[in-house]
Amino acid sequence: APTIHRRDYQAFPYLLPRTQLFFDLDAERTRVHAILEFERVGDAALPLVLNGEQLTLESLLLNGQALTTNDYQLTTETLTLNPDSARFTLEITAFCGPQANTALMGLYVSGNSLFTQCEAEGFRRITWFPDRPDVMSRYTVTLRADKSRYPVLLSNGNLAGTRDLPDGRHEAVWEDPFPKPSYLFALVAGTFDCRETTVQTRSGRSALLQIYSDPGTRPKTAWALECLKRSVAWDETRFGLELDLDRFMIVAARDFNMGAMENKGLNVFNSSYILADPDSATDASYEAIESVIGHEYFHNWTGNRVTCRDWFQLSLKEGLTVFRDQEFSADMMAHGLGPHEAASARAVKRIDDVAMLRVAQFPEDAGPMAHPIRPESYQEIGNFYTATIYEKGAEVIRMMHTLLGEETFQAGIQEYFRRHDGQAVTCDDFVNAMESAWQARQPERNLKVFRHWYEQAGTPLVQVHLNYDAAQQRCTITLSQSNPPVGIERQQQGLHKPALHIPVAIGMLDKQGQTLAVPGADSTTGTVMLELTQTEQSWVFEHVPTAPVLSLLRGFSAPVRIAYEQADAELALLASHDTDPFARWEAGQALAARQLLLLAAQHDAAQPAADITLLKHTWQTLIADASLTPAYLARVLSLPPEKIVMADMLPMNPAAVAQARLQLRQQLGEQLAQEWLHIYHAHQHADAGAYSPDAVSAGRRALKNLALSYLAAAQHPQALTLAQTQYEQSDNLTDRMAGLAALMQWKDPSPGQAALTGFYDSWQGDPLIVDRWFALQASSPATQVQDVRRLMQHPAFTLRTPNRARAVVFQFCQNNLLNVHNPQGYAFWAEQVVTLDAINPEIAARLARAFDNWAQYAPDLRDAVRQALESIRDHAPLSKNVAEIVNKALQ
Ligand code: B3K
Ligand code: ZN
Repeated sequence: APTIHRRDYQAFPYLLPRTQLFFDLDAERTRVHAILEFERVGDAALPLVLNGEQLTLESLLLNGQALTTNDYQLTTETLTLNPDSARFTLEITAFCGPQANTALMGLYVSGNSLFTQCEAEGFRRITWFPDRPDVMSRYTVTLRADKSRYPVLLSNGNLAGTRDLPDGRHEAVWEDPFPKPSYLFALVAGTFDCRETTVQTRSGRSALLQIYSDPGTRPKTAWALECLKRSVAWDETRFGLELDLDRFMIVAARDFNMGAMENKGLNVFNSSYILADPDSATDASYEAIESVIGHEYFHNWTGNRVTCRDWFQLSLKEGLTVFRDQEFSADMMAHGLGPHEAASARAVKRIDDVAMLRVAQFPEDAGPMAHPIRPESYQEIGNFYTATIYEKGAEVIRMMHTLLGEETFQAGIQEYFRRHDGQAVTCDDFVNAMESAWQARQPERNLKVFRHWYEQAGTPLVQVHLNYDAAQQRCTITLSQSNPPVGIERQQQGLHKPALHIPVAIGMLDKQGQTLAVPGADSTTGTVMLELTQTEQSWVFEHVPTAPVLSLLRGFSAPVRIAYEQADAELALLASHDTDPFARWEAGQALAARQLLLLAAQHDAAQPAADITLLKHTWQTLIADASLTPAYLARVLSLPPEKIVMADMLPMNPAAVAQARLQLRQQLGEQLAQEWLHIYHAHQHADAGAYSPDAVSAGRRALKNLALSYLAAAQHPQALTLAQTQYEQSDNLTDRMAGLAALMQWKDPSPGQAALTGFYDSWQGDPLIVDRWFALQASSPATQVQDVRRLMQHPAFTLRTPNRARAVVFQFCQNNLLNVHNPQGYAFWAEQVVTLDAINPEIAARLARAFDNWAQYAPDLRDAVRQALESIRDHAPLSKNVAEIVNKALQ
């Protein structure tokens, strides 16, 4: 497939002010009649090239005149005409087949209903069209369908009218007042429950908010509607952005490739991010629902009102909107709490977000798919909805927020909308607006060096050097940065990666753990912000009475890795005393990670178990610290994920790290058994009354269930009864799943097996719970390749529903590190990638990335992955999506 380059961007030579679409909806064969009013932009009569795929053309009219095959060129991907007038109307009638559409891009069937997914390039599967984000048009959409089968007919904007038609059909007409790119088009047709409410927006307009979901699921949409109301209110208060529509709809779909989609006024969601009640959703899912509903809603401004000029600018909307949803969640979690608890709640959110970044984005940035947050090239844009675009993109926005401060950042946001409302723009346009707001207040500041974050791939390494002169009481800190070429950058000869603008927040502690008052530091936190903008820079601090212990990258002030030699004892001191909750957590994690690396290295050598005394004592101090909230303590006492630990291991041996983690869990379970029991009982009843998903109660459950899992790992005599009782008696899925997971850790498999069988029998009617039942097994250390294959024989298994494929195949390939990293595991993976590719290329390409970092694996594993990759590459035909991933992995 051809590579598309950012530098080749060219504006579309025609405007398309008006688009009328008429759908005769039918699952087998849908007829789409499009009336497109084009206007030439320049004087030259350039060819009109429209995108279209998987369509059958019925007729084509230019200004009412039927065209013959001599008048246009049709390929499998384009329709080209040579119009000779400056304004003309094109009428296209075409057919598409929703039922046969297993890729879930364009118009497709899920359950008994019809849905669309158009981002990035799905609209071209609905009709021929300039399917690119910089062509914005006003849509009027007429939907016609059988009324009994499709009683609900929805599209973007406002409902202009409905009427009944002959033969039991009916019609709905929707008008979207806002011009939009085709990727934001949506329609939904089917039978749904609806939950709705009316809200007053800031300027006093009233807006109808609706959640549509499968018949019978209305009891599970109360939380989603609540989250939508909160999102509307939050965007007004924190960002000054008001809902611009009379009606905002969300529809839940069981079959959906991603989490959700921000179509103008008609969001379509994966049902896993809508449906929730205490029996079917965990605390984590309640939290995820809040965050995704916020995310899609916030896109209404950052993405829809101002959209992307081209897909290289994807992070313009995604990084910014992730930053916004992260802030929304943090504000919601801190809401109503006292200052200390609120700060802790924010730190917990930050910890979770950073952990995610390190698990998903850091490895991506070190592998064959590494790309800048604004990529320079791609073959298939569907492959670039990545952790880099989203999560690293959000970190880049967050750094601007850190540098500018909340008030100036908000002024920059206002300036961005003042300049660009209604336009399709670039990342540069955003940075320019921010910079001008900054300079309006501080004329000497600029984002010149900062802009390089948009150009470079790779996680920068910041090396820290400390020099303390006791006689002069002078402390000198030297920071240097490096970011060697990664991924595709390695093929660019003579590539120069300039220094980045990196805000590094630091603090200093004395040997007793007291904050050292550093000149220039924030008076309450003791934090100093060092702005590294060159390859190497030094900062001198006078009047520092004693050699400091450094607390580095507080709050994770930049998406970098830090290299600094720090003794175990210093990490333990920071873990016990750092006033910055993020850095404090970080120090404890670093200590645990060292232990895991030691254990993993000993794995083959059959040496005696490593001494964990320091880690144990540190954790005891933390457990005894009454100032720590349960949610925070749950993060502090969790062992770092394998994928984070592995970043410091070369060559990587994933199974050894997974094994080490199990082993350390067991040791900590045994040696801190009294503490775990105490914690378990102290938080056994997280809610005073009925289950509540609020962050404080969720934090108590997280800590209690962590204690239970350590006790189970240790095979503690009381653990079996505790797990059994909790599994049977809890009134919510979080506790029930934790009980079940603890039972599954038991050496004797029978209690776990019995519980699994009972669980399925009880909840088989709910697909989202069944997904969890599958996922728990697929990721279990007891599950080998042959067990996953057996799981896939289960009557409830299908590869066609992405959620189910993710629950089984992805869980095993991505998260069962103990059992997938062997030739059989890799062969299974390759086979599934190929099978899925024929069904759903976008999903297959994600699975194809499971072993992105294979070049860093131990030699025997590397050979086995290479073989598996080659077997995928040699399979024909491959989708563009999978071909791009596999070819890059093999380069
Ligand atoms: N913008 C969508 C992404 C859909 C991409 C599908 N290929 C979800 C989101 O970021 O909100
Ligand atoms: Zn998004």
